[in-house]
Amino acid sequence: MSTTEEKFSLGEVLVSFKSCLVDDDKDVLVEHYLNGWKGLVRFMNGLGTIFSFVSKDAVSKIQIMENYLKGENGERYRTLQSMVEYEVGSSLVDLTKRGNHPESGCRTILRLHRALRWLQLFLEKLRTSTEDSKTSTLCAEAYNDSLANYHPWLIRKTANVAFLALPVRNTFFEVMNVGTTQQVVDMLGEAMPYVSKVYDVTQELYSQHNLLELP
Ligand code: 1Q0
Repeated sequence: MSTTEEKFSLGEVLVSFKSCLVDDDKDVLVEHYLNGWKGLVRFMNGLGTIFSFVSKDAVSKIQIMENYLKGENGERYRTLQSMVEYEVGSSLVDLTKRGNHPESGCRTILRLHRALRWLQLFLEKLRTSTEDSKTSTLCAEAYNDSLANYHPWLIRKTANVAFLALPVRNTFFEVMNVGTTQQVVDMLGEAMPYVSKVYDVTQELYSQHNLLELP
């Protein structure tokens, strides 16, 4: 991260997932969800160019969604629920194989949603880790238990090689810009329930509409 860039704490990014939740925590605001991702991507970029293949994909998915939000049907993309109703109701989603709608909002959010599960597992592992835990191992375990199931061999291989370049736990905690190890642990304890809630609400919505396997 450059010195001119304003430093911000990972806690602020994670708590931004709290502001996604609307309608008695039963729906998710797309704009705030994307803001959460943008903050995360910024942290990831701070870890070095080794993750640029991940960052590029995340950025392009965020961009797809921002274009919908700015577009003439932007209001339909205000929340995940309204997006699903609109796209599914207007047959704007490829349900079984890729066809006329390769970049639907539903399939794009699904990719980020699966990545959110990885984040949830990884940060929980970090929170409960000890001084001698290896971040690369924690990250690989979280990935292999979640996102990896949706990735072809080559991406899995590349990701697992990239993880080896992750900084050690202390450095990782410093980059989060939260404070002492105890403060990081406390911050994660406070923020993770919001991330989990957003994950659960999205999972439920996608499951109700049979959208969890979109191509
Ligand atoms: C901290 C290390 C970051 C490690 C990221 C782990 C995830 C590895 C994922 C590898 C993705 C490879 C790129 C392409 C994949 C696409 O094929 C796939 C499917 O899309 P499609 O259109 O081909 O069907 N895309 C995805 O699965 C989406 C992947 C999005 C990943 C978003 C990751 C954002 C990372 C955030 C880092 C947060 C770090 C928090 C802690 C920082 C503390 C300093």
